[in-house]
Amino acid sequence: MTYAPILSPEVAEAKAEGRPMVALESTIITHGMPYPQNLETARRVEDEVRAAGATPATIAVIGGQLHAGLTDEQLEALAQAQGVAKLSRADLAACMASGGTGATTVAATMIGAHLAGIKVFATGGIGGVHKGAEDSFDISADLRELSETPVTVVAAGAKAILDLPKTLEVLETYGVPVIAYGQDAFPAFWSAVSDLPAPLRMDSASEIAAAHKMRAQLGLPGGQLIANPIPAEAEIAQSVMGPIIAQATGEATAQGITGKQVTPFLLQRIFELTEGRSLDANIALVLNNARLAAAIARELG
Ligand code: PSU
Ligand code: MN
Repeated sequence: MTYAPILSPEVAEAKAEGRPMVALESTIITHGMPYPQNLETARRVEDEVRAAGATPATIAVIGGQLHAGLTDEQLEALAQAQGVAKLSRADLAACMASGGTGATTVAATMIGAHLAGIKVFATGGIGGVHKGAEDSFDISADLRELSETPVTVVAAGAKAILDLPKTLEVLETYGVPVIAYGQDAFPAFWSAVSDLPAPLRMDSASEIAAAHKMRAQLGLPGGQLIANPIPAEAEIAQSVMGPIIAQATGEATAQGITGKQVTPFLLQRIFELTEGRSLDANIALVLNNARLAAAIARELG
């Protein structure tokens, strides 16, 4: 029998009444932002989803159970916990079977959302193909998940810590629709535009919802990546981020950082090197993605 996640009272009620729901990830809380901004942001993102007419469902594993929707106490405990596991597709079942606790990446959050019957998920940025992947083979499991699990993921593109052209190539190979919202360029997380065109463009939540439904009708597995640019007033120019990213990436290589540690290491170093500006931008874009995800969830009905 298929596993049913534990729903928070708020999510259980929304589900029973057929109201729109938006999944949220937890690795951004435990590995993507420092305490206490991670907790504040998690609460603000949930409130943003509610204000936009949908119910937020933060996904995480607590004591071996997969949860969709956390109470405020659970959110607070996760935000303060040390050494929480970072769970992607490969780690999820092992963590749960051993009664562990862990935060879900984009890939594992998509799995949790799908099991809970949630079709839309808002995050900051997805994992992708890392720079130097031709040697390291470091390609996030998020990309393959988008080709397998039918959830529409709203992100601000992918971080410039990644190799964006290779990330788009892999997504194309996997048959994942990459849809820029309201512009032609693929956004680059802290910056609203990259110098790469997005493969697809849509200008309304209803178009995105219609495409999600059409994929299901065609029997195509997998989801869609909605690349929603950071609001102009919050962006950091690529010319500013470029050298900082190069420095952080160089340090990661020099210190022999590999595997699951790469993304958290880079995020932390970039936070330090930008004196917190990267975090302010990150918070602004997640809130923006939460609003668009709620609008898509409402259109999906
Ligand atoms: N990008 C961000 N913030 C994050 C992450 C990515 O801007 O916190 C997290 C997400 O949970 C994503 C994961 O799924 O990092 C990707 O990790 P990896 O590259 O190890 O697959
Ligand atoms: Mn990786």
